[in-house]
Amino acid sequence: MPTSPTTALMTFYDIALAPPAPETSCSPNPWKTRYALNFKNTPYKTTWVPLHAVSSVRGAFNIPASRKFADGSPYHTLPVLSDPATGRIVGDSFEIATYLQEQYPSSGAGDLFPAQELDFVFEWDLALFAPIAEAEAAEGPIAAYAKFNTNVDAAFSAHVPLMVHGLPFDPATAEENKAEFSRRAGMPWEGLTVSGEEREKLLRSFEETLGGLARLYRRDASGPFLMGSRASYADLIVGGWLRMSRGTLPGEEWEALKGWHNGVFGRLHEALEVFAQMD
Ligand SMILES: N[C@@H](CCC(=O)N[C@@H](CS)C(=O)NCC(=O)O)C(=O)O
Repeated sequence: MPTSPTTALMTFYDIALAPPAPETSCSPNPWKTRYALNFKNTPYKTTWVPLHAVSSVRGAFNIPASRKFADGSPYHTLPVLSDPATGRIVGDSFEIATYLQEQYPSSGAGDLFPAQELDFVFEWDLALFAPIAEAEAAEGPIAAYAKFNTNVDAAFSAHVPLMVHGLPFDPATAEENKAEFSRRAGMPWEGLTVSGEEREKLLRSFEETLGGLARLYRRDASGPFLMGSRASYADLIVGGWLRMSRGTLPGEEWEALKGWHNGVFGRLHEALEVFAQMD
């Protein structure tokens, strides 16, 4: 019997890096979505899209790009979530989280967006090859999460030179991937990272920046989440970037990060393991 559209599973599109894809998955925005899907305990299957194929796979959905390159051209990204039950195809991690909240208000661990203050602001003046997408202006408690998402994205993105050379590319396409990253940034692959004293300085800046986030985590010192034992989408946003940090930083730097600010990020990362399962 053919599967009826209402019982077909949702499909979550994530980026495949070095095989086996599940083990090396470390793209922050898809991770926010995986955490949110598992938080909601909504059944889904994952489709792994090789990095070089993101544009063509997403382009076929005929949904607007969720980012733009600095020259204004569309930048096609993942995650995408396709829900056959409603026919919706959602192509931005924040919009996916709000979609899941609307569709499944009380499923799984409950409300992704409980009201809370999320006053973390990161000011920066770095030119990126593709500016960070700002979530659509939302109302109510979700507005604070949208602003938080933008600021957390900015805080980690400013320190991506520490991570970019650690991306676990598929060896079969690594040269192509590096060439594409260089083309976008307008500089050779070697110039995208930092080493020596410059790296030490950027690491100190990273630690200091995360200090601003750690301050929020101290509000409820019982942890491991911002609201103590109750996780919210804000934790999943930070957690997505911790996944990227874990997957790309040299081992000793990841170990150091986990210990910064009294171990708050190490504890958060470990606690999010309950929402990290893959199909
Ligand atoms: N605003 C988007 C941003 C998505 C995004 O930047 N995705 C990155 C991975 S974290 C991507 O697809 N990169 C593909 C590429 O660089 O070619 C969202 O939150 O979903």
